[in-house]
Amino acid sequence: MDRPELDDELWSGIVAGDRRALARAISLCESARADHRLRAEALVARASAEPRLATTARIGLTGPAGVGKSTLIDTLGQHLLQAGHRPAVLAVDPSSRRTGGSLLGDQTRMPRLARGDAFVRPSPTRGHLGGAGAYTLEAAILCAAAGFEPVLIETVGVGQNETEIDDLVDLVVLLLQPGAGDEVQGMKRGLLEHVDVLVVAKADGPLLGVAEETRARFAGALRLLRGPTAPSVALVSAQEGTGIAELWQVIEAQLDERRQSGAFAERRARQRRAWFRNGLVAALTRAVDAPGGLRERWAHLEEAAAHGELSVPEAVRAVLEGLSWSPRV
Ligand SMILES: Nc1nc2c(ncn2[C@@H]2O[C@H](COP(=O)(O)OP(=O)(O)O)[C@@H](O)[C@H]2O)c(=O)[nH]1
Ligand SMILES: [Mg+2]
Repeated sequence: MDRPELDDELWSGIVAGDRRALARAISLCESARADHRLRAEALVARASAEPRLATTARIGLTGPAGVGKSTLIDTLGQHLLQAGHRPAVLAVDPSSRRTGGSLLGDQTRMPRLARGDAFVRPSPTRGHLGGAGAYTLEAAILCAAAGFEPVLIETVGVGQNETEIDDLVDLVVLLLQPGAGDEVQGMKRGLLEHVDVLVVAKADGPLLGVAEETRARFAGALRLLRGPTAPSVALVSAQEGTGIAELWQVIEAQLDERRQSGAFAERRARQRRAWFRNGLVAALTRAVDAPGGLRERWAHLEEAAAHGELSVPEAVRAVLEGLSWSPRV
């Protein structure tokens, strides 16, 4: 198989931890241009072979818009920097916009982190290569190669995309509003079944009492649903900085446990399977629609179907039977 050539200069910048090189590499991943795609693939292939990748945790922070994800990441990020980490943040946030590659701190609400020694980057929410997930994984792999750890991934959502975030990260932290309840009734049960750490945010000022009640309610619900292995429910205030060190301890303890049990590596393997499958479907779709692609090659079958000489299912089957391998569909 022909491997695209590695951009040595860019790669050197990445492994040296240069944020501009990393940002340029991520832009290549996001680009729709075929030549950019090839360069991106070479970088991602090289980065995938880095031993750092296996030890760099990817942590997802998810929850409804406005719950305080970005503010928590900003505060948690400060805590991590002080503890000697160099976190990267990928924000898959439809409301955040990038301007000429630079991040507007107030728009992602991570002003302190964006100024510090971290790497902060909004990520497109959709794209041509199997959705936001593929980009985000590529970006996360490059961040790890550049020595940033952990990689924090912010995604918006309650209920719809928990499986998607599950395919991206090693650990899912779900944020809840004080008083959360109604939206949780509408949440898929799956969310509470899969979440690794639950956080009641904004536990400060007049909201503190409500936040404590919410914590107790969810802790009870989780025990019912998941028994003694139920995840803990943390109370944090990103604004006041309370509960942040404790939250990080809970996260680290869970990660350690999974590394030891092998669950960590297993989950990464499952994620690569999902990525492979999604990537294959996306690549096949491109191969069908590209100029000179499969659809053009089988235009006569498409026309036969259009004019009723063949039924559509027959035409599709005729294409598949014409391939050098015979998929059973
Ligand atoms: N009282 C309080 N407000 C907060 C806290 N964290 C965030 N907020 C506010 O909640 C709003 C949404 O925060 P943001 O981090 O952008 O939420 P996101 O949409 O989940 O990323 C902002 O107005 C924040 O100032 C907190 O710990 N306490
Ligand atoms: Mg946000």
